[in-house]
Amino acid sequence: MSNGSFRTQLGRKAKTVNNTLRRLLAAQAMINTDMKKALRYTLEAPGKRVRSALVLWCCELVSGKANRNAQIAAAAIEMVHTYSLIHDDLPAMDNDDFRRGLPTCHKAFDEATAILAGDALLTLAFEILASEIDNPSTAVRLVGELAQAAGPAGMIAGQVADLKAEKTKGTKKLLEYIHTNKTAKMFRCAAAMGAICGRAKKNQFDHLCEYGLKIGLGFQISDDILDVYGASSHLGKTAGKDAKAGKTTYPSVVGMKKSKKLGEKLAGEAAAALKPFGRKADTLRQFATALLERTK
Ligand code: GRG
Repeated sequence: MSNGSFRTQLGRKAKTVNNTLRRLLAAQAMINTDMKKALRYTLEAPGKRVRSALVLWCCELVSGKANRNAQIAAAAIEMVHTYSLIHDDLPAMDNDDFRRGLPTCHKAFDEATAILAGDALLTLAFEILASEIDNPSTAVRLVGELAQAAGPAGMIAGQVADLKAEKTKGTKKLLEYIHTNKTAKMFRCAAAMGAICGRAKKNQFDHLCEYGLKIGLGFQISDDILDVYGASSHLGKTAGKDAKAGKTTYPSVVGMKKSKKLGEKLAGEAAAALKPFGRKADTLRQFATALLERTK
């Protein structure tokens, strides 16, 4: 992230998320000790926590504070995101050895443990929504949003298309489909979950969802750019992999200059979606810019 004070704000939110994750995992008395080790290893690795922070900020924006439901929802989306990274790093997928500055789960443990740790995080996310959210209708809405974003018409659809597109000549249309499904829908989901926990009005909910989708797409474009320019040691994951694998990315399809322009355009559109909230949404505006200017 670029801006110092903004980084402090994100750091505070990350701390809240980390505490909730630690508490929820510690409360799981029935988990096998080895599995718990793998879950703790991947969950406590230094992820940026951008999706979970977004849940907390959106709840704060519409209700004045990031309440307990938002903290649970933030932990749930972080679990699903972490599962997706564990599975994405497996040899059958992106086959990576390095994530969040550490050996990937299948390298630190073994492949079977990594598959099961991913499965465990995915299911645990829904368990905590079902058991910890204080109101059944809120829980059902949160479960629905998360399942849709991560499921076969969301993140999985994006991953399937991404793998299929490797070493083909991608089009802008295909690229938008992949990035929207693989990445942007999870950001939209984070905004939606925060809005639901804060009891947002329909109009507020819609604006926050639009904001989430735009910054999510912008985030993936900056991820594509960082893969070209970034250093593995700084990114905490292997840089330069997209080109090697023949991935369909924004720089490979539209070029670097246009990719940067598009990222800026999306950040502008995301900020415009926050208009009804006025200055109260300044943190989210800063977030849109910071995601674009990030260096990891
Ligand atoms: C569905 C079987 C199955 C696997 C999931 C969709 C998917 C496969 C993986 C997605 C992994 C991926 C590379 C998504 C692109 C989005 C992205 C840039 C992820 C990295 O997110 P960051 O930068 O990571 O927020 P940290 O480590 O900071 O949390």
